[in-house]
Amino acid sequence: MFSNLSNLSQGVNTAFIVILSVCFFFLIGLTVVLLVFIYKYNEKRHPVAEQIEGNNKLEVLWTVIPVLIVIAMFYFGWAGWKPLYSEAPKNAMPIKTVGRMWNWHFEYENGKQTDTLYIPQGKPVLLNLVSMDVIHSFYIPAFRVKMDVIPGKKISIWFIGNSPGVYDIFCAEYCGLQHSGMYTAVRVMPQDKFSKWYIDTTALAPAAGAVAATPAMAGEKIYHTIGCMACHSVDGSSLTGPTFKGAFGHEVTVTTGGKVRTLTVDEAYIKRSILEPNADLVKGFNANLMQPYKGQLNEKDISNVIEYIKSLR
Ligand SMILES: [Cu+2]
Repeated sequence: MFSNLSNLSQGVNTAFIVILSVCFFFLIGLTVVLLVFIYKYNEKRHPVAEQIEGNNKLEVLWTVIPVLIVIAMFYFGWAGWKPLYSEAPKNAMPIKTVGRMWNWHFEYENGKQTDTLYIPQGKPVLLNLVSMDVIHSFYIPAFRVKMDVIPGKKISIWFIGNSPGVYDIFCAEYCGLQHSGMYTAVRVMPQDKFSKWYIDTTALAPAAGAVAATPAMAGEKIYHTIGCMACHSVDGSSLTGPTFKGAFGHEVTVTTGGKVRTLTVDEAYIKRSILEPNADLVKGFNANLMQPYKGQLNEKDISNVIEYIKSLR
């Protein structure tokens, strides 16, 4: 339970043990005092109440000692928290970490993209945390790593995985209906194994531009991997955004720059909605809930998504 699986473990573990020990000390101490008093000052043994005068010595003691204990707890908490926000070493390996409703996605410097985080053992990694929609929280309990991921804010965290193995990654910020499904894993590999894995780009995990039999099927994969499904249903139900079912070719009422107009959902409209979600806002839905997908999807990805929407008649 208290092994040092990352460089951050020790500080957090120590703070936890110190605070837990203080809690136990007082739990047991107060319980004992309580029982002694119940016995000693029972009415049978102590029938007449006594007036007790103040005691300066005692009052100073029970002020100073708790203050020292609280300062000690603060110190250990602070010492455990500080490395979480310290500057990353120069040689830290940067990995773009994208959180969205409802999955995690990792992009390495050489273009490799995965759904599981792969890191070399004993080497610092720098995760640049990006949210595509709402606030998430990147959490590796075994490593004592936890950091909020806030849309539009530059946040990063660095750490070192000490022992090879697979450890859970969760989202620790309730971010919507399928929040509990927003988990993956970090795989810590010995350096030689990691290097082999890293340069092997034939084994790329299918990301946005997934290989699929038809463009519509490729579009469906994208629909799941980049999180469209969080807000756009394919069964006609209305979620945060309009459903994709039967959308293509139908007329919709939209607000364009404050003016209401009607248009037909065609290729150009869908493309614009992906790249500039607030440009033509469908009536009945809120603005600014969808992030622009510029730079996330290429032309081919977009046309695949369009084919997928077309197939949902
Ligand atoms: Cu989340």
